[in-house]
This record gives sequence, C-alpha cells and structure tokens, in this order.
Amino acid sequence: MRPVVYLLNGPNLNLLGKRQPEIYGHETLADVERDCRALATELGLELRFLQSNREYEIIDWVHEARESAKAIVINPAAFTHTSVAILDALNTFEGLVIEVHISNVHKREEFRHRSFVSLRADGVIAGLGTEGYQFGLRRLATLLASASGPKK
Ligand code: DHK
Repeated sequence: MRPVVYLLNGPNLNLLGKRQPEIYGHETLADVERDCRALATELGLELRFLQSNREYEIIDWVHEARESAKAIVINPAAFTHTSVAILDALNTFEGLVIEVHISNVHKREEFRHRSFVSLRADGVIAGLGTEGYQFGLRRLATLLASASGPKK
C-alpha cells in the first residue's frame, strides 16, 4: 500500500495566482495540486490535497491524518503565526511533518518570523515558491523509504 500524505493549505491560498503574485507567484492552487499529484504518483505516495480558510477544518484534517497518514505537508498560511490549536493538533500526529511557506517569511514583516508550527515540524521550507511543496514531498519520500527499510 502506498503511504498516505496529507498536503494541507491554510487561509487565502485558494486565491493563489491572483493574490499578490509578486509575493506568491502566478501559479494557481489547481496548478500546484496537479504538479504535486503527478510527483506523488512518481514517488509512490498517495496524496490528499486540501485547502481551507477555516482553522477547525485544518485541525479536523490533522485528526483524520492520525488514523491513516504517514506524513503531513502543511502550509498553514497566516495560521502559522497565530494558531496554538493547529500546533496542538500536529503534536498529536505521530508521523512526519513538513512545513512549507511559498514566500521567505523571514524576509517579511516581523510577525511572520514566528511560527508555532515550527515547534513541531521535522523540516521547514520557505521562500522556494510553490516548488517548495514538491521539495517537501521528495524529502518525505526519502525519509519514508529509509524508515520502511530495504525492499525485499
Ligand atoms: C502564506 C500566507 O498566507 C502568509 O500568511 C504567511 C505564507 C506566508 C506563504 O509564504 O506561503 O505569512
């Protein structure tokens, strides 16, 4: 069975491509989903690609992932900097967590420098554009393969 990976996107990322393209680029979320799905197939991962503007929905998806997923890639967007609740949810998840930011949050306003989610993340990617999601998936595939041992 292919390992399940949840890829979660937070608020306003549904507007990717239209929203401040000078910061977040011209690719839409549908473009990102298409590319991530193609890569996940290549890497042998089963992808659940989700986006919500509602904090509780992201928390519910993390709870869902507890039951079925080996890893979570999460761009919590603005919730990165505010949500103890998402951090608490991620702390109940036993698999790998990769945090992705499209922009380099450290080059931006000070309030974006702090991430609650980084207190749990196994890896953090920032400022590599929407390609960051793909780097995250590649890294997970490597880690999951080494965790499952050599193939018989
Ligand atoms: C996306 C957002 O919506 C912001 O609130 C974060 C993040 C940065 C990103 O770079 O993907 O501060």
